[in-house]
Amino acid sequence: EGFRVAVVGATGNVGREMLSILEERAFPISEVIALASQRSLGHEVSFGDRVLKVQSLDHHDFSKTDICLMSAGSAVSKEWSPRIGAQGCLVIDNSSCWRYDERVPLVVPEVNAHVLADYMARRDKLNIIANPNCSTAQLVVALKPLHDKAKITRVVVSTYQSVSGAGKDGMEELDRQTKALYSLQEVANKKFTKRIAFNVIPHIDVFMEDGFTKEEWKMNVETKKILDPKIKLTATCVRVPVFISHSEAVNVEFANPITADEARDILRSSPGVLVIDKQEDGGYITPHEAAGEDATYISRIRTDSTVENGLAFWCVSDNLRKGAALNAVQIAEAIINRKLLKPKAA
Ligand code: 11C
Repeated sequence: EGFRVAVVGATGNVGREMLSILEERAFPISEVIALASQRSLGHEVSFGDRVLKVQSLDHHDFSKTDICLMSAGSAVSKEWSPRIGAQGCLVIDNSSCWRYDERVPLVVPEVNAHVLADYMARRDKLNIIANPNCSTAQLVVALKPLHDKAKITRVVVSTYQSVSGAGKDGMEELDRQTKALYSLQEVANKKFTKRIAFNVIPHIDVFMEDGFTKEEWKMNVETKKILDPKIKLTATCVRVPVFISHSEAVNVEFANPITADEARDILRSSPGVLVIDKQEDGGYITPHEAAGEDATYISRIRTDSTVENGLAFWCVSDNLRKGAALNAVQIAEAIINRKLLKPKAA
């Protein structure tokens, strides 16, 4: 028994990662279809040992497809996700388009998989499940077990986000600028507002009226929706010259006492988390080491004694995997494991 799965945006950073994760995890598939806009037609993408020809989103019959993993940006999702959902195909959308819609669940399985059963029972309304922003996904995986233990009241987070979060163009810009600087050529900025090679840029997504950026706003709103609306969160999001994996320096205030040792023990036994915290030279994880991995890595756990019940830690994860493709596939797996979806062809 297998599911017909379509991947929309199959040639992008996240789409390609979705295909490799479906294959790696032996997802129960009867057929996988790579879809994209007209621009990518005829392109080929890998699925394990096989090569898939990219087909047109416009011509695909979603009434015979069970699950659509969508990673083609907000504009495409806005138009297509409801149309695909209306054909009885469950959409798991990686864009920010539906995340804040009250009708749509926003899911990180380690944190709130419990909302799936209720939604799947009444999904005829919209048939869309949203995947969070990459910087939120890894953060809530780390916060959830600590919240369960000592009740988080406030979070201050600073991010160090890789260029792959800005798509293939972001990666290409870091590569091109780095080479240009070494060969004394002129360095042009196209994707980012300032030079990214050998630099950091305190600006991700558009500016909001209050001076925060939309990326910072997303971390706040999404953490509330996934974990707990009572948590106060303030973020500063920064782009750094790293290709893959986002890092975060996190300060957390709790209602109840919790020691660094307790936090370390709790996180060690939490799903999706790996603690690497030797508190010596090199005894922590860097983005380079987390790239290509599934876990959310936690290091540098220590007491923040500037507040009554405070902890500080360092959190790193592959933004294309847990931050996007892996989480989307895990949502589909959580649904299938709970027997909330049956293949149409069965
Ligand atoms: C970045 N976090 O690193 C962004 C990319 O809302 O899904 C993902 C944006 C989103 O630029």
